[in-house]
Amino acid sequence: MTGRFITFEGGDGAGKSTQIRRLAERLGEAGKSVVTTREPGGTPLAESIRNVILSGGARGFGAEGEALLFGAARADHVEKLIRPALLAGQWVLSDRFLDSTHVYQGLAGGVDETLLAALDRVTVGRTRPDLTVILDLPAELGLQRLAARQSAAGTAPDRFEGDALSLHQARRQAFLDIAAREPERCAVVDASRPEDGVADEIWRVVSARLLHPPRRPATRAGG
Ligand code: Z5A
Repeated sequence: MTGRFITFEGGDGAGKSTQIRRLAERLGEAGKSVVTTREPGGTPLAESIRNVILSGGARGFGAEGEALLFGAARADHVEKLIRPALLAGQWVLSDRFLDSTHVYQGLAGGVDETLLAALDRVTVGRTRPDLTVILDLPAELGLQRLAARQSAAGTAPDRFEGDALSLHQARRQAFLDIAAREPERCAVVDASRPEDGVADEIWRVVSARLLHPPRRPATRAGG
């Protein structure tokens, strides 16, 4: 028996962590065993790479070097946490995964797609998401939410949050482009609405696509 793998993607401050918590609660109430995790991170080794990247300590490597570091963290995450959980029949909800590398380091960062696709094969192999929820909202709104959270917590923007608004806008479009190319895997959810409405729509998508998918017509042998 294998579990289900759902990734959450989108710009900074889109509400991914909030909505992962909400979905995990609902899936738990539905009797599913759920693991929540994040990228970069999820294992001790990957969390140590996270600290180096998000502090800006790896900026000197350039976007290509950072992509390799995200890949190293992801390989450990997949091998030690995601794949074993799926094999044990659990539902894994990850805050970011492959698409973030394609958007942040690839489409908006200039790293060659051929290199990123090769990296994907090495780091995750066939462990791909069953569903990717793309939380979409204007970049300005995501940044406002983060600024409010940071001023309440007294923290500073990380390596990527401080980038120019135009770059945040390009990333938003890049996520939408991925969703348009892969509609079977991706669902775009309007994340500019209040939290409850976003949670309800995500639940509808998960129910329709994974919990109660439409039955495929049976094929008759020799027909
Ligand atoms: N990165 C990369 O470059 N390449 C890669 O391959 C990977 C990642 C995997 C990870 O940072 C960074 O690494 C990320 C991309 C890059 N860029 N940055 N920065 P992170 O994990 O620290 O941050 P994040 O993934 O961008 O998440 P976030 O900034 O913490 O935001 P979020 O999880 O999407 O949102 P949230 O924490 O749930 O909500 C933000 C605030 O808004 C919070 O105060 C909420 O209470 C509030 N909120 C949430 N929903 C709502 C609604 N609906 N209305 C109003 N307010 C809301």
